[in-house]
Amino acid sequence: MKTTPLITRRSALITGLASLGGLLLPGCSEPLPPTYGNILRMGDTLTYAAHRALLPGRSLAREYRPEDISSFPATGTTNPGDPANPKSSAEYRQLQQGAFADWRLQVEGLVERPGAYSLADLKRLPSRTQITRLTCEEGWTGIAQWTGVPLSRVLDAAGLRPSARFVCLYSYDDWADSIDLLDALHPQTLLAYGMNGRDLPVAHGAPVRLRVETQLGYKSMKYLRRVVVKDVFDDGGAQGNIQNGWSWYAGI
Ligand SMILES: Nc1nc2c(c(=O)[nH]1)N[C@H]1C(S)=C(S)[C@@H](COP(=O)(O)O)O[C@H]1N2
Ligand SMILES: [Mo]
Repeated sequence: MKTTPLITRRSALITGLASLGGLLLPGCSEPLPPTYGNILRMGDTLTYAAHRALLPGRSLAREYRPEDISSFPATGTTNPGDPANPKSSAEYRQLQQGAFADWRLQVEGLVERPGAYSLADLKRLPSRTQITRLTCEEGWTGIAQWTGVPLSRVLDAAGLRPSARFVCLYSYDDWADSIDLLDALHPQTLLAYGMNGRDLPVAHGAPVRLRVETQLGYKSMKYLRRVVVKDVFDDGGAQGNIQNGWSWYAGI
């Protein structure tokens, strides 16, 4: 008896979402998130559809003044080289001991020129510095200055193939995540190697972390090791957001 209205409301909502997607289709090339169709991921669908419809793809996140820079806690993994950390990485520890001189970012998948970029290689590419706010899903925010190379510059250097649709990211503490090309090519999406005018500290993701200013903090992956361009959606499986109870799309 009790379940009938619920199911009805649910199907009405699904029908509503489907027609929302349909309505948006003509004006917007990617109105639905790749998680669309999964009843548990309806939040993704609503925010993704709304953002893609209402915000121009390139609208910038707010940037702040130097005097707005705030204290900034480090959360989640704060040192993948620490053997006490359950996700510790001996490889990371070794790179850290060598001041990251041997660190390389693998860039592969649907690119013309797959390769491995050292920190010096990334620093030779044009850089961008921005003062932005990180918003953590746990309810705190912090403002910092980030310096790095726009991810778009690295993807340009590697040469995106026409079928490219998603950029998958992998870290030394075993995170796997992905963003779509709209966010990957966004001018404020950085491979950041500097924070507040200094080298990026280990606690904040050294030597290089992602900054995705258009989404919540957990999408800004620290301790990057590999970038893989794909033509299919890959949620990262057991290492990804969804299986760890978070949305794939966390637009703000
Ligand atoms: N590799 C990795 N990236 C990560 C995390 C993590 O634990 N490991 N935590 C995420 C979360 S939940 C947030 S809010 C930000 C925090 O960045 P910070 O530690 O520099 O404050 O990093 C994100 N990126
Ligand atoms: Mo977070």
